[in-house]
Amino acid sequence: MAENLTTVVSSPAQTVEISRDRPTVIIGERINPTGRKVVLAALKEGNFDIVRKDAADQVEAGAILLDINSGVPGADEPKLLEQMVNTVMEATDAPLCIDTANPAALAVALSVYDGKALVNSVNGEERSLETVLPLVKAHSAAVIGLCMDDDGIPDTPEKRLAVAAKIIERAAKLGIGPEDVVIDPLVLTMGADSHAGRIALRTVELVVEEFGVNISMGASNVSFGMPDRRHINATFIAMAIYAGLTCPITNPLVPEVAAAVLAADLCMGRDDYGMRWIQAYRKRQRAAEAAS
Ligand code: THG
Repeated sequence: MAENLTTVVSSPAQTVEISRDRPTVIIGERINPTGRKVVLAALKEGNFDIVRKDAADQVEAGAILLDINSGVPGADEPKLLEQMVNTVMEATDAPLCIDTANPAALAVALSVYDGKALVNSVNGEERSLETVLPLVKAHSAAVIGLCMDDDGIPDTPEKRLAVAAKIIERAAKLGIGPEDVVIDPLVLTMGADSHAGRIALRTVELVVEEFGVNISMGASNVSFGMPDRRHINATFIAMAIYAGLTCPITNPLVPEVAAAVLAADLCMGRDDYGMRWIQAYRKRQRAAEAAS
């Protein structure tokens, strides 16, 4: 069993430590135009009001980091991502998770970001390793490594572990330590394959046992195409935290998910005297009173 590692990320105002000895770090998923037509339209017009609101709302609901995804088809992605990063830095103190597959956009975003970012992401493809890892090193950032390579997403946990090992090894060669590599087992939807959740969970267990690294995942992916997604997302995220997940990319504005994360932390012995659970309960009570 490998030792649990700590990943540090920061903004000018906040330093966040991610580890299995601490409460789960929610990375807010909502600053992402994929599947959100209103956001897509606003970003195309250069209107960042929704981005500001999504940033503030997610932090209020318990997000510690914010994922920033600029995947607008046909957009000038470097320019758009730069604007989004600047907007969110102004709107909140949360450190950022920069979510792009475009190396030029990543380079620009890292150069304007003030702090230690979490780069989302590198994967086991040669082209990705060669372009993304040097940027991560140059900016002293941390990086999420996706368990996929030139052959796609492996269908077994063992093969995904092998991709994680390759990414960790290649990062080490550039002087990026395993504490700065966060592994994502990749979660596909159970709407297409009912074993997708189980494969991701087993991958988390294997990677944690072998490397002790921190674990992220797009935890809401698991329920795409299913009805009543919030219940699936809440249950899956609690199970994944037990398996070793430390920094899920998810939506804290879904009450079931936010509560599941807090309850899982309590069950894992990461909430001394249940203070965080009790505080969240009181906050819900105050909100209910204010609304009645
Ligand atoms: N791994 C890593 N990064 C990722 C993913 C991953 N980034 C993108 C994605 N996957 C995680 N982010 C999301 C964001 C939104 C949703 C799911 C995952 C989602 N959105 C609703 C939908 O499309 O139906 C829309 C929400 C709304 O309208 O409010 O489900 O796997 N490293």
